[in-house]
Amino acid sequence: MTSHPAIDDLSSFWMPFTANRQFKAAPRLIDSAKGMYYKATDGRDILDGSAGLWCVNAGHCRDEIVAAIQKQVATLDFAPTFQMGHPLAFEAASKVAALMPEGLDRIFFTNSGSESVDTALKIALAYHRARGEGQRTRLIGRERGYHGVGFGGISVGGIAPNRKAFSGALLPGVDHLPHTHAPEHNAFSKGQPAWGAHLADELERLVALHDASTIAAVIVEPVAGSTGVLVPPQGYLQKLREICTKHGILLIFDEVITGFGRLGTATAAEYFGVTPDLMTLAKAINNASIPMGAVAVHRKVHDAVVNAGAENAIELFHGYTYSAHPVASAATIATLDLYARERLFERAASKAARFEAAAHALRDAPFVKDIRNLGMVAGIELESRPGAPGARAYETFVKCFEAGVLVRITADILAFSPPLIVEDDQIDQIFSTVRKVLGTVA
Ligand code: PXG
Ligand code: PLP
Repeated sequence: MTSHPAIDDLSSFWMPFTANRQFKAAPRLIDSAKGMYYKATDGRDILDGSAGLWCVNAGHCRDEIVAAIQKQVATLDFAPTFQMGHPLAFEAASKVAALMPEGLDRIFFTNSGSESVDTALKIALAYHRARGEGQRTRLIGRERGYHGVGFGGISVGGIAPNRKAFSGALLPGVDHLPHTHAPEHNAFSKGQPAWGAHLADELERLVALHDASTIAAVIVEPVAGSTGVLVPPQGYLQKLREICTKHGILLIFDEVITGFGRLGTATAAEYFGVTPDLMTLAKAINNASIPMGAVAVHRKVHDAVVNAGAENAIELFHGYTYSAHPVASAATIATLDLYARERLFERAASKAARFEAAAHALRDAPFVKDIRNLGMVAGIELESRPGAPGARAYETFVKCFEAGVLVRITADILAFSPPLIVEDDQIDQIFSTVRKVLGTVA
């Protein structure tokens, strides 16, 4: 099947978020990558239309990042950051902080988006407790939110299968805002839909129901990625910010996907001009070259926690063995330098119009029932095959892969988020391949 003797047996690896039996009956394997392309084990080049899993924003195997990792692993492979330090941890934090909105310059490192989410939720609880409002424990998420796979993340998340599978183990005291997806008003919106800002007022309803004094935080993705590219209505995030501020509720933006250039700015917060109190980051923080995540915390939140107790007491009882791992830190520094040197976020902004036009050109393609986009993200929603939800998008994904283009799917939605180094002809190749494939799927 492949030239790799070691992978002739696929049975041991229990694959994440995968139909294991289906995959192993007809595997798709990749064994190298460079720039915009993966190489499949059968030797074919696959154009990466999804930046891996929305994370390889500078393209694959960038020399500067690879060199930084190689050097670091040979110099200082691991050092604790509990009651110890190594210089790269502090340098990486400063570099991340420099890209954050005003005030969010205290950085807690994790190893993934899921860990960032759980960390942010815990910091929110710690903040209120430190200020003498320990009764503020309720967390508010949103329907169709994806916040990773930790117990905190699936509790505030709004993905039904996740919540169903683990229903008995979800955190108590969580409520949800309605999602903002309303195809009857918003189908084929280019950029932010005009309709729907009023959905943020639902937060006032939850405050009236639970009382603000019990609510710690609201967590939302500024643009929902995993659940099918849901772009916030104009004015919606501003309203959420106003209501949170009015009631002393912390606002957390989950920017695991939107962070580091996806919308043409460092963060979605910057793009929308709305500043949260905490922000979760991962993925493109180091171009996904090695696991890394972070929470950017507003100084006032950090200070409330860190200045609360005795100077010799650990203020936040939280951290990971690999928080600010030296190799991940080195990769982060190299990546953020690379983004700046290549002005990659500006590049993304300059390509967004072309990307939008190419996506929306599929409006008349078979089965297309909605197209939505913002920055370098687009989603194309297909009519579901009767009785087989998700099957049509899956077939499209497989056929695109066979035709040399990687796209991402969720239910019957195709998601596009190429590396930000994408060229115009590659944008065209992505969408023309999808158009061709849609002409052949059942
Ligand atoms: N928050 C958000 C907004 C995410 O998109 C996570 C948290 C969790 O991050 P980790 O690093 O723990 O996976 C994510 C992750 C997809 C897809 O194709 C999306 C994610 C992960 C894998 C696949 O939509 N998002
Ligand atoms: N489980 C055990 C038994 C541990 O000792 C530790 C960390 O020391 C963990 C889990 C947590 O691992 P990590 O810090 O990598 O998240």
